[in-house]
Amino acid sequence: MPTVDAKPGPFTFDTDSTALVVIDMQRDFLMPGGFGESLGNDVSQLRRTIKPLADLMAAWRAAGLPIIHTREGHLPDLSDCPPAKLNRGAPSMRIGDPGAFGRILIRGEYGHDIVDELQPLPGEEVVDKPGKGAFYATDLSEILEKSGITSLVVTGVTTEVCVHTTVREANDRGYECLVLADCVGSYFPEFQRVGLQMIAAQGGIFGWVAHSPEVIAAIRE
Ligand code: C5J
Repeated sequence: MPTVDAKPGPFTFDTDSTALVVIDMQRDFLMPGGFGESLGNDVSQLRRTIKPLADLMAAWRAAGLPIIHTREGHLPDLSDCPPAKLNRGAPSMRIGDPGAFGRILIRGEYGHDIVDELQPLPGEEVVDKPGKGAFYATDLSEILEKSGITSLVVTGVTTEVCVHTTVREANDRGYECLVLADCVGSYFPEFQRVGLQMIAAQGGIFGWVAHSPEVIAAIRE
């Protein structure tokens, strides 16, 4: 079984029961001129994950292992967006408002979809989620159970929001999670640093942290 050097200690996984989860690598969050940048965020902090993630996905696919993509977003009528979420943020920059790439975080809009470099292949699962966590109000649990998946290699954006929420949800459900530092990103360098520390603290309070080249080497062996 592959083992990678990780914090707080080596992470061993069975390729028959491990999935790569790619969280919310959507144009609205990552594209220059898009929703994320219009809020004053530095999208380069997220975009640096695209290349290592593309390399990891290529190696993961070459090894015949499953990839699950997620997208954060809502139905066009916003019936799945609670007022507590909808009413937050700058007026005119809220979910459902017109943005540079269509209505912000609305399913079916160009900006809601995944960046060109990381597009899912036919047959790969794409989980549309209305919340920050990938388990809330989705069929992710059923997808994992039916495939016998017990370990997750977690990547995507943003580290302290949707990645963290998903890893915490997964940990509570009994999944072992390896988070890849170079394949997760935050608009805020401080949140990136502390967010990763929090995962591996206290003996791996809710997961392990490693880097993608080690995973790529491990699955090629
Ligand atoms: C945020 C996410 N940050 N995918 N979404 O609102 O982390």
